[in-house]
Amino acid sequence: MSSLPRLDDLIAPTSSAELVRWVHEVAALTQPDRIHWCDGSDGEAATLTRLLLDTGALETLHPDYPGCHLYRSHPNDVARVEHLTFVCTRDQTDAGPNNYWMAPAAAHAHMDSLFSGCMRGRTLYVIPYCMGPLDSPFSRCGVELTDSPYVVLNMRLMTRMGQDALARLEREGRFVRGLHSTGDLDPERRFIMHFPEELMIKSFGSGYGGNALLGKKCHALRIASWQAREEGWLAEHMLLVAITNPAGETHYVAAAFPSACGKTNLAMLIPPASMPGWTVRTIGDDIAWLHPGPDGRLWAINPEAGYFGVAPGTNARSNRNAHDMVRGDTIFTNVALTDDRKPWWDGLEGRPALDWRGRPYDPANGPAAHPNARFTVSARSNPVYAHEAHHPEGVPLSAIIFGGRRRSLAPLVCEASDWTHGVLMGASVASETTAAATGAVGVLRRDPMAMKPFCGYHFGDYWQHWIDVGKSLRQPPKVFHVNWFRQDAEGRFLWPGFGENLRVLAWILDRVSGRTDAADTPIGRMPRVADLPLDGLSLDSSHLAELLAVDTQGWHAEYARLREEFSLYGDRVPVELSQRLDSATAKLEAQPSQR
Ligand code: GTP
Ligand code: SPV
Ligand code: MN
Repeated sequence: MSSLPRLDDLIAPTSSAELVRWVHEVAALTQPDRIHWCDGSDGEAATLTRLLLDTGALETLHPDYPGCHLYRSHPNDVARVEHLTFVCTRDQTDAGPNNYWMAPAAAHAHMDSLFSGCMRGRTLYVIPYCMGPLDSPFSRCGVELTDSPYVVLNMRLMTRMGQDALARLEREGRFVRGLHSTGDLDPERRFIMHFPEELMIKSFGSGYGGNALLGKKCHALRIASWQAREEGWLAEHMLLVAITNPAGETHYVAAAFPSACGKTNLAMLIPPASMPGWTVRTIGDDIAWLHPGPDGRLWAINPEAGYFGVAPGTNARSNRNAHDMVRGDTIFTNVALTDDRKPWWDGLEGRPALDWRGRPYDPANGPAAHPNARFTVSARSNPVYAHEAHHPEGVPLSAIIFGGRRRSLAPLVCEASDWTHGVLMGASVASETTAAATGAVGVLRRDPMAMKPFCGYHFGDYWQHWIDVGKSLRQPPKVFHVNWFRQDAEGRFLWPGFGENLRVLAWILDRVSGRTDAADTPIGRMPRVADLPLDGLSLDSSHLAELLAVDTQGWHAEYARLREEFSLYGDRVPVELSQRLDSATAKLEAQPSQR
């Protein structure tokens, strides 16, 4: 069998000499049997699906789930691997203490040795994609080279991929290069390397979402955040949502919560029955690119075109939109199955028969669906997908919300006094770890702007960039912090969450419009109980008091920890940010101690 690509594979359907050169270079290194240039057509998807069904990598589901398939990943390959993810800048300090770093030459040499000959017997797929609307000046093209047909099918659902993206790329010339191979899935030979100065990504040894779908976290956050800093914009781990009140006023809001902390759910929120006349529509559920506009406002686009969402917890009560969305044309990864082959996870009715590894379900083996089981689905399947998601100029933001998963301390909602205070609030985000990344779950860690795993450069420089972007805005969005995850002593959530979160969003929009007052507290502005629209919600008044309390001592300790963490970033921490932390601490000290 020849190890050289077939001649007709070498005839590339593109006018980009640079792309052809790179594909040939990669083919020479990885030695695929075939090269397939993806056009993004339905026929291509059908062929790849058939291929994966034939090899048993995909499985069909109950006929109530047309066009849906189950994929079981390797049991050691179920989440992002932060300890194997590197930012390889020429100067180590540019990557910052927030990233693992390797010198570019050493990283290339190491990765190229892993890639050498790794595609023998396999097909190399060339996936041209565009992050963002095809006609938006803010969109960016990339090409992922992969040996995984599962990656191709996912990229097709999640990005604008194929012919049209290639045409844009040919016009522009510049694109991000992502090379991926699932390799042998040996965790010892698994690395996700970023070379921001070369606009390049090399990922080996994992087939899992964030490690393998290179348009998403690798390109649209780590590489894009680097480019954004150079060019004066922001690439953020944020949902984007359009909220319309009963008076018909629409506001656009972006929110950054860490992985598996509620972005998809907020982006698809269903208003509670007691809030008639409100509508919420999704622009994006995970990533937003933010640009200062000529009008002095901050404008946002969603670079993605689909969702890679957390399955567990998704049900008709928590989020009917998401529940309905995944009834067709969806790839389910690592969910359990009922005995009639319906996908199953915690929170759904019915009973699991097979667990996520395909074994007969036995509670002794842990949860039936993997806690990080995911669905991949096109945004077109979302019943509340907003038409604004296609607007090339994006949408102007009224508010930015930060949040984390914190069982204690952080109140339900708090407003920053101005942009710089908002940057401090963002930098102070902390959250209990989730199954979205490997490692312990439920451990509180600092996750500034929900970008700890995704910022492609030094956090000190990143905070400075946030401050600078704010200075370029004449009408900056108001900044808030929320926490849906406060718990009582028994571990029960104090706040009902999901649709009821609209009550907090309504207060936020009242603040944006100047329709309501707020109480000044040492940590920021907070609603008085009477100002929160709580009609129709039965909430224990002691719970509400707890959710809106400011634990002065607790915040004192929190600010002391934050100061220590800032010191890790040395003199790259903006002076203005340190000063804000000092003045926040002074405000607490002036306050009579509570608790
Ligand atoms: P990534 O895709 O990892 O970036 O996550 P995400 O931020 O989009 O999280 P997602 O909305 O998928 O939610 C993650 C988990 O949190 C799911 O199990 C949800 O059911 C649960 N969740 C979401 N919103 C709420 C809420 O308001 N309250 C509570 N208690 N749980 C929530
Ligand atoms: C996250 O972990 O924040 C996700 C899923 O959105 S992944 O694409 O794997 O990064
Ligand atoms: Mn995410």
